[in-house]
Parts: sequence; structure tokens; C-alpha cells
Amino acid sequence: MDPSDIKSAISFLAAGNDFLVTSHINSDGDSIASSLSMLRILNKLGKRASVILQDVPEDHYDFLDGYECIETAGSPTTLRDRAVVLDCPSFARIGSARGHMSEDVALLNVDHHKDNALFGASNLVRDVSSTCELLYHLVVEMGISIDAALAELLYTGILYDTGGFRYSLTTSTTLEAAAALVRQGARLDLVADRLYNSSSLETVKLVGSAIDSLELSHGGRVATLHLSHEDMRRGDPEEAVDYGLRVKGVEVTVLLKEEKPKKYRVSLRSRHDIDVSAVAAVFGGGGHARASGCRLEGTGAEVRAALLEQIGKVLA
Ligand SMILES: [Mn+2]
Repeated sequence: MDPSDIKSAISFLAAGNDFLVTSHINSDGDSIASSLSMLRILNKLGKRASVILQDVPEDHYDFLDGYECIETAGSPTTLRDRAVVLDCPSFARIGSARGHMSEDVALLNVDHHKDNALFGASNLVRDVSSTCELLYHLVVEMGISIDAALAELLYTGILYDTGGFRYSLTTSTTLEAAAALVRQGARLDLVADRLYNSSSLETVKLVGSAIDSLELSHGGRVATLHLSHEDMRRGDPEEAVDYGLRVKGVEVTVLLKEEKPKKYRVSLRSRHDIDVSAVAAVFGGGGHARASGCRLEGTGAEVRAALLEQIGKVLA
């Protein structure tokens, strides 16, 4: 690792005593686990810290150490002047957690998105599997002991963002980090079970509805799945997007979720070298080459047509 940004991050953490720790809206496994890891790291350094998120995650993350400490952004009683922002390509992605910071807040930006805007006073940004993998390397560099709780937090974020060590950002270094974390006490069976086997009955049934809706286009290279607003009132089966790629020949899969009437949240996944973050970016979204997301407004047919047109441009 290039030492200058690591040193800068370590100095940033050493210089303060009270930190706000936050991450992106619509928190996911890596953002929550990296936030709680940072809380634990700061506590080990003898510092105070609070984790404040716009969207506190569903309770199936309640096995994570420190989960009960997460606060929902709301009406701040004090404004913080030092913050660690995790897993966010841009500062705006923290949403309403911004309201808990002073105008001149000093930021440490720790992230693994390739389009990161380097918005911090200190920026630790690497093209690795997950923010949790990056934090693992930071912790090793700092010489902090990794207890079982911290190991399990970091392992959870890595497992989540690599889709169970399957996505292309999973490297031999990722696997070595994960092995070290299991050695330190991360319970891999429990983490996998909690991440992947804890949906509600309705959400599991909705995966079936999404699969029923699957349509192919572009000569069988693109799969679209659709969940109506009525469906979305019963659950949120994000994992349904992956079923499109199970079809041989499909290179891009898209899940359209009508979160509010005519307001869609869209997830994109790809195989090979197709960059779906370029598609998401056209609609103001972002993410990674193989996994990205965006929001669109319109009828299902309009949203689908707009997306398929842009996807056609990234298909070689
Ligand atoms: Mn991440």
C-alpha cells in the first residue's frame, strides 16, 4: 500500500477525540459493517465516536457488534467537527447525516469506489473489494489488535460486497484478509447464514414474482425483472436481480423496483467486462462496473425502454 494516504488517515484519527462516523444512504452490509468497525477501532484508540446514518438498516444486521449503537440522523443536539465517511463515492451520499456536522467539518474519506470524488481533508481510497477490506489493511498498518468482534465486522463487509467471494473485485489479497479474519474469530457460517438466509417469507415469495416477470432483450443478452409498487409493499428482494444472470447468454441484468408510484429504484449487474456503472451514471446513479444502481421516474414501460437504450450502448 502507498504509505502516504495510510499515514494521513492514521494522523487524522490520532488528532481528534470525538468523531462522527457515517456512511451512505440505503445502508448495506459493507457500509454498516465498516461504520461499526470504525467505531470499534476508535474506541480501541481511546476515542469517542457515534455512528449516525440516514437509513438505519433492517434488523437482520442486528448480530453485528455495536448494532444497537447506530443512531438515525435527525435533529442534532450538537454539531460535530470531525467525521469519518465510509463507503461513499461522494459527500452528498451521506444524506441527512450532513445535518450533524459543522460547516467546516474535517473529513476522513475511506472508500473503494473508483469514481470517488476525494472530498475529504484526508482520503484513503483504493480499488479493493470493499471498504471493510480497506479498513482491514489500515488496522494491520496501525498495529491494532483484531479481536473476534472486529474480525467478524470486517469479514461481514467483505463477504457482502464480494457476493460471497464471487465478484471480480475479489482478489487473492481479499481472500488472505478473509482468512486472517476467520483465524481471529469471525464466524463464517453464522455471518453467511445471517446475510443470506434471513429474509421474510414475503420477500422470498417476491423473488418468485420477480423471476416470473423476467424478460430477455438484445438477442438474449439483457434480462429485465420488474416489481410493481404493489409488490414492493410486501418486501424488498434486492437479490432477485442476480437471477437474470443465471440465464445462459445474459450479460446484463436489471431489476426495476417501483418503490413509490412511478418512482423506480434500479439495480444493474453484469458479467464479462460490461460497465453498468456507465449506464447508472447516465441517470445520476453510480456504483461499480459489475454492480450499480440509479433512480428513474415514469411508467414501468418508459423506465425499461430508457434503460434498455443505454444498456445497448455499453454492449460491445
Ligand atoms: Mn462497499
